[in-house]
Amino acid sequence: MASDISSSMAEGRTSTSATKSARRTAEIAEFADAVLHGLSKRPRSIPSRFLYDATGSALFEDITRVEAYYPTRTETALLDSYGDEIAALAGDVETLVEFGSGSSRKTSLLIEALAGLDTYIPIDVSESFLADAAKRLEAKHPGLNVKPHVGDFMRTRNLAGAPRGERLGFFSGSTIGNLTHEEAKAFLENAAEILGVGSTFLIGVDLKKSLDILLPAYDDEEGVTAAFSLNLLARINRELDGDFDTTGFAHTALYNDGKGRIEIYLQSLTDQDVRVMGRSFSFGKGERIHTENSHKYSVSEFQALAQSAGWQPVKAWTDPADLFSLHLLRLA
Ligand code: SAH
Ligand code: AVI
Repeated sequence: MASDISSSMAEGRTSTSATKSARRTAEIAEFADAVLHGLSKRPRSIPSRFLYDATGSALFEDITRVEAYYPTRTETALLDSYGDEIAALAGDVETLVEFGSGSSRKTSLLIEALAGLDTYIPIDVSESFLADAAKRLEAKHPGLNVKPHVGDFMRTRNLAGAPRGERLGFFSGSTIGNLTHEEAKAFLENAAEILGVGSTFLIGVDLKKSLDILLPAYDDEEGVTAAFSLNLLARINRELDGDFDTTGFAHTALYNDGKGRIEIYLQSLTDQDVRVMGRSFSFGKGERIHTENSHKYSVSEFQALAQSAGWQPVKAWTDPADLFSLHLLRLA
């Protein structure tokens, strides 16, 4: 079964080399704007979605296998235990739409539980990683229409060519935690438009917990998370003619209690000047670039957020150690 790739960044649903190249040009222009603006302002920051080029996506997959990084294995266990109950509550689902699908590995558990599923639409910014994941899913689930969509899930407005029918949304891994509360509300409102009245939405959300568990998950001893963060500087060097010395910056993770989130920074180890696209940026020793947030929610905090965006909580599941939650929501 052939997969086609649609995009919200460039016209056209079929991935001809012309649309691919237009998409690539648009993505590099957006990356350049975000980096030049983000390094000029104070505090310095670059949106976390730019962590995910092909190398970044592969490094995130490595993170999911790190012992200290509990979210992936815990969410997988929840899907394994409750997939049938989730499918029964979701009802007749024709189309599964996944936001920030990455490797789609966990999705197979849901696909297997959804008896009448016809179409799977994974949405992701990481184009080549998405295409590879889609091919794997097609091979694993013969008969399923897989229609990958390259684009920013904050800005995807409609899914051209997707069958109407009953839709289930899936947003796994607690990627919703990488958004601020305002962004998460805007995301949920946009997802409501895409999925439509009567649809259901399954969202994986990381829970608030002890710092003994939380901090090592974002600063593992093996240095895998550090490599994932530092790849952003390497990506700037590759794509934006930058000259960052990636050994001159350190990955730093801290918990902001007031905001209920892990914050990740790249901190300059020395006084140094860096050039990007012909522009010079000075860093003093200790100055940092904010690259990621990872918000943590209690079950009731997340349900209140979902309700503020028009979604009604159906049921929430947590693991015995209260590390992670899965929320099923419905749009009435
Ligand atoms: N859902 C997978 C992957 C999580 S990693 C899992 O649970 O393992 C986060 C994923 O979201 C990455 O694949 C990244 O490329 C994608 N992503 C991040 N920001 C995005 C955005 N704004 N629009 C679309 N995809 C995004
Ligand atoms: C994808 N996202 C939910 C991960 C997280 O846990 O916030 C990204 C990540 N960054 C560092 N480690 C994992």
